[in-house]
Amino acid sequence: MNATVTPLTSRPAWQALETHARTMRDVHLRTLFAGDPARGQRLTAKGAGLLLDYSKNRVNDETLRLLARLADESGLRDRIDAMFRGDRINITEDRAVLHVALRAPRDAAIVLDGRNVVPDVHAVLDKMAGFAQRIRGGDWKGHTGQRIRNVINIGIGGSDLGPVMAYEALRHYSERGLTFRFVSNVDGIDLVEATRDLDPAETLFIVSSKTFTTLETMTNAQSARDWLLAGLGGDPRAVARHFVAVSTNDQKVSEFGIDTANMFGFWDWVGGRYSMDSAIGLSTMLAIGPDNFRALLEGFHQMDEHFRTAPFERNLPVLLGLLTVWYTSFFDAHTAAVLPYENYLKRFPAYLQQLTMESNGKSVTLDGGQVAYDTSPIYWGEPGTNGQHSFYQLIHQGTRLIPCDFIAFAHPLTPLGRHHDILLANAFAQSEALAFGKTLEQVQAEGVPAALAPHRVFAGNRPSNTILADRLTPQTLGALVALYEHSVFTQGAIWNINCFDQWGVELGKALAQRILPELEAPDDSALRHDSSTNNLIRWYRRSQQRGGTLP
Ligand code: G6Q
Repeated sequence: MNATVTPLTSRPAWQALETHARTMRDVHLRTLFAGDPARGQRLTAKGAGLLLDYSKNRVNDETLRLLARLADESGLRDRIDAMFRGDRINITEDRAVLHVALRAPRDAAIVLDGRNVVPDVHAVLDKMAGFAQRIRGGDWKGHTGQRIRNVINIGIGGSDLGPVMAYEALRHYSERGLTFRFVSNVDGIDLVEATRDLDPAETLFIVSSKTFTTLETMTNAQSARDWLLAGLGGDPRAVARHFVAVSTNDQKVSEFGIDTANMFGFWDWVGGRYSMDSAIGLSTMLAIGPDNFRALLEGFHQMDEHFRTAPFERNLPVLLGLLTVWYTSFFDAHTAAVLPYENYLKRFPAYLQQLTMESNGKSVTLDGGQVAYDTSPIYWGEPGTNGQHSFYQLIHQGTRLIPCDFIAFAHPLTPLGRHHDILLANAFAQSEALAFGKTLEQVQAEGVPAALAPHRVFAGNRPSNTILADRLTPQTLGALVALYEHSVFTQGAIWNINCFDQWGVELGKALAQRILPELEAPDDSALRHDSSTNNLIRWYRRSQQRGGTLP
């Protein structure tokens, strides 16, 4: 793949979009809908069991044509092919990016460095399935012979957010006789709260870490080991029955004391934030069982195939990605809200924050230049209807443009009276209100006093997508996650950035490693930071009655 392409802002489609955007800025969604009675049906697309209604976006056919042209001029097709082919598109780490291989069917072939990686993927899946069956069936016993009833995943970032989100999202399908908890923060309270009411004899820890060197995870794993041994009489042989590892690093796993027979592997071509469908999903498989996990993978795969083969104008991730570029680059939108009308998806926005912002929060192009345009918006969100009673005010009447993704399902997993009708009525009402608003004339016609009328006006013209599916199943969740993964990829291709590295997290990590011994040293004479940081360190040392100069 040739990383050197025409700079984005010099591409003809970009320049045409700049001109076009100036005319679109004054066009109201009311006008667009009035001018095309079929718009609501026409601007929809389907793929992998999802329906995307993108009609409430500030676009017309010309916009969509130009955005598709921009995708062509940006080499999106080649980039998609390069990823699926296993090219080393993560150029700063010289790695292939093959999360799509994690969900490839058993008979597929994806060859990397002369080796078909698909059988390796399925060997790990089979091993996970065997282990899951033993835990779920009570055949795997703890050190004292008791069955496992509690599973604690220890991991952070990509080794935590996906597992947490998937567990919450698929709780309906989970084995309720097992308790699942997730420990990520090095703040000791995370582990303390997760373990305080559990019996170590019935508790399994999954230490999930691609590198098996991450400070937070290793600190938590060590303290978990201490907790376990303290509760089980101190016999170190207990570790083998109560700890398993998910990692790419056999050596570090065995150094920690975990038998590599109880290790589930993955590969350097799986990025952390793209790993919830690898062995990092072991906790998910323990919760929902191997068949449901395979259905999750199937949903991912269906969206992969849709992304790889559907024409751009009907391609859900491409449309979603291009619309994000449209608002970010031509409407100066700084954020994007994700609003699931499905309580099980309450951790989905948090999951997406890492996926989107760690991937596309970049300011250097693939060829090392500075970008001359904004890249990833800030993603945020909460489930509806809760958000409606909180921040939606700003989306409706604030000064900022916030494109929204509404996510909803036809059927609830556990029907309860009229709840689902009320939930969906709210979802549809919000996107309608955002798009069409309420004019001053309408407000006045309602008899609102003149002084109040301006406060009651809704300008409208606030864009949104609505993503619909039949119900939240493992398959749907896989398709939904892959939809956003590939939307992120589409955005990155247009912006000509590397979605797959994360150097931005390195500096803080390195400085923390330097400060830690300074917090714990006998005196503070060696501090060489700026005066603020020195002062903060001294403040802390003083609070701990450690020696040194008082601030
Ligand atoms: C994700 C990032 C990052 C990573 C964590 C945990 O894409 O690389 O969030 O997942 O830092 O890393 P380990 O799995 O190596 O502990």
